[in-house]
Amino acid sequence: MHVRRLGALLSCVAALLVALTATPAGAQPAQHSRAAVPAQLRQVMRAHPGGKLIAPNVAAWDGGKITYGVPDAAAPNATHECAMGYYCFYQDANYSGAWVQWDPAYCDSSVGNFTWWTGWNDAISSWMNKTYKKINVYENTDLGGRLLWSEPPMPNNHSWYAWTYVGDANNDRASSFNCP
Ligand SMILES: [Ca+2]
Repeated sequence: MHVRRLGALLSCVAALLVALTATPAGAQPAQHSRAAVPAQLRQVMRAHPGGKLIAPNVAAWDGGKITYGVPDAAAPNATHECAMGYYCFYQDANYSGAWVQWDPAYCDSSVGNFTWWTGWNDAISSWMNKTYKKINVYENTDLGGRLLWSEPPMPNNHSWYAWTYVGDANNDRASSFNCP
């Protein structure tokens, strides 16, 4: 585990979105069509009403308190820097692949089950916690099975914890989480 320095994070998310949306339409081969990404997101939004597309590859619920992004096929290894005050889970190592970013308010009194989201159960490979809450992640739904990992809270507003890879024993196993 390492503590990442604050740096220029405030602009990171906006910069990423600009970077991912700056490619002119038609610049990629047809098989890498950007159109596939919002279609994926619309599928998620049908299952979880109330979301809307806020960028070609990002959907948001409750005014952006939960956001879900899918990297463009032309940049599958693009990383997502979690926004300050949020925690993020990633489907691939090094904060890449599809990601979901949560407001800690949704972790106060409830259990989060990754089975709520199509394609998210047994899928997580890295995480970033930019909140003052500890987050525990479990092997089975409803906090069942093994405690796979704990995400420490931020020590201060200049640094945070993140894990580039949860390890072979925990990779693609997470099914639920809470903030104890
Ligand atoms: Ca599991």
